[in-house]
Amino acid sequence: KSLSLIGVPTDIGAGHRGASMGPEALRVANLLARLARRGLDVVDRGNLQGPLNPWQPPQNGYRHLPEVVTWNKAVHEAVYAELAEGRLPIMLGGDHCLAIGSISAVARHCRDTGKTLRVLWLDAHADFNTADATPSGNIHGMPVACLCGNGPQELIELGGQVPAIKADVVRQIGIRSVDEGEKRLVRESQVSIFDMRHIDEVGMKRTMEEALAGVDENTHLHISFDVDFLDPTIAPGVGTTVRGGPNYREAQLCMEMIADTGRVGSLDIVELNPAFDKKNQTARLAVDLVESLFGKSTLIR
Ligand code: DIR
Ligand code: MN
Ligand code: MN
Ligand code: MN
Repeated sequence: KSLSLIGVPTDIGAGHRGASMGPEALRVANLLARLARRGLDVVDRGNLQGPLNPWQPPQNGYRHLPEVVTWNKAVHEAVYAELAEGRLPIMLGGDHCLAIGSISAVARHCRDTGKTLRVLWLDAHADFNTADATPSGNIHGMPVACLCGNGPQELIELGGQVPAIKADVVRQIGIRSVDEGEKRLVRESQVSIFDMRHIDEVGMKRTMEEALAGVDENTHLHISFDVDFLDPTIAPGVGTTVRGGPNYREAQLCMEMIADTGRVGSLDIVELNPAFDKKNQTARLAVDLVESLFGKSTLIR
């Protein structure tokens, strides 16, 4: 399998500056060599270009909407082109707003090829906010809603079809922070949520069996890995930590069980913020987990 790393150095969707340094932190943590060591063909495409962060307050419920649109158009085109060449794109984020561009492109590729899309959303947050529900106006809290057709026109129509995806293709894992107005939106949607209480009660193994149920040889699995999914004691390098996330072993098992399906087709690594990190430990942890996602195991490979 041929992998393409695509840097998306943006923090325009976030409430803290610094996720724009995420792509370089992942490179410094040796992501490319670690994947190449697994026998994978990996190419680093460098960084996409886009507008700088103007650091303005929200307007009509959205912060930096025009800039978010510009970045996501670039992400969409880059991801769609990689998939059309039969390659597996890996987004080096960057804040989570970039998933609007990447997942709309994956969905378009699945329509072209007759594949069935499944999105695994690993996150502390549901990212299902709208202009009315958002407490912050930050668009990194809105990508799932936008993809499901609930958001500003320029973002929901980015992939040429509205909605870009049906909510029932999404499985959210690790959720433990949903805003007041966002709760009703999530409940009324078809998004399946495996929150931390669920993981506590049934364990990560059964949670992943449930989240992966129905995946078959025709499935394209997209993993949207928000690093704040992880417990902040092991992953401090993110802007919005929420305590009580998966520990190291739970996170490894999650990645290993996804790898076992053999159906991973695309990946976002987002919200890594080196300004909050210590000695790049969160980037190094993310790289460890991505190795497992691509099949590293203790005894076999
Ligand atoms: C919060 C934060 N729910 C918001 N969201 C984050 O502003 O909408 N998502 N951090 O990853
Ligand atoms: Mn394909
Ligand atoms: Mn998050
Ligand atoms: Mn997120």
